[in-house]
Amino acid sequence: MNSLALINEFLGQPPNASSHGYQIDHILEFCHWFMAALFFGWSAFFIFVLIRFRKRVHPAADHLGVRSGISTHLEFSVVLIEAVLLLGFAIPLWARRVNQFPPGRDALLVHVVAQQFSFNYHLPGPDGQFGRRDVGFVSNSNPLGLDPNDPAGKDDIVTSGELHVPVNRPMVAELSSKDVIHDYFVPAMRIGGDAIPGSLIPVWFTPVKTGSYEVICAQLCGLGHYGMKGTLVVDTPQDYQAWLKERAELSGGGQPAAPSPSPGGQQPQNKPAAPAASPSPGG
Ligand SMILES: [Cu+2]
Repeated sequence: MNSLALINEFLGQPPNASSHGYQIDHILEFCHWFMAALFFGWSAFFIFVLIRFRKRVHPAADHLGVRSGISTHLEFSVVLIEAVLLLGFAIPLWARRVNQFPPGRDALLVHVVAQQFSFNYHLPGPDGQFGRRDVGFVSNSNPLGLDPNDPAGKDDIVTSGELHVPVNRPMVAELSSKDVIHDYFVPAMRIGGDAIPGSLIPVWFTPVKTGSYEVICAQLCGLGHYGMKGTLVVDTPQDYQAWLKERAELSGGGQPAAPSPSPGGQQPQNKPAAPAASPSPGG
């Protein structure tokens, strides 16, 4: 797959690290070559016309214009190639991405909750069940509003900024947002999806290479947007288990440190909970 990736690499695309990414790379690569051919083709045609129909040779305008059928054939070919790209490659690939989600028991499900200006992750913990969340419970120590009275949430893991996932296991990230529209974009995994308040938008991928990959917000979401970055670490299964254990210990079994339930919802939902990431007025 690397032998083809000339323009993609030239444009600075990071190497693919997901199982489906090479398909996207092929389409991108083909589109770039096709656009390059169109650009050079039309440029050459333009220069040819400038010289061929210059005023010195053709002092009087010809109102009949082109008589050869070459341009018709060329234009038909361009439309045909575009139709093949769209109907033969782009739409089937997109259909697979949105219709063929990995079965629930095989996949790792993580809730990704975006906020100005960081990504929070909610993992179900050893019981495999996500605890209930409510806006009323949101506080600085409980950024996702985990319900302290829900037993399913006792062992949940909440973390921010860095997420670890095991290699070669499908991962489903369910995207949502606490404030404005963000976009969870992991270029190396060739996935991205908008995180929209009030919506749950799933995206999925299977990481095939261990390593550390950049996560960025791909929607202009406010003054601190430039700093809305994170890290996705793809671990071996052993390392992943070690990380899970470490996170579980750090978050005290997932229980919010100081639960002060205020179900009336007095906590403003869009308050930036991470002061370190807030932009200074000058910047
Ligand atoms: Cu954002």
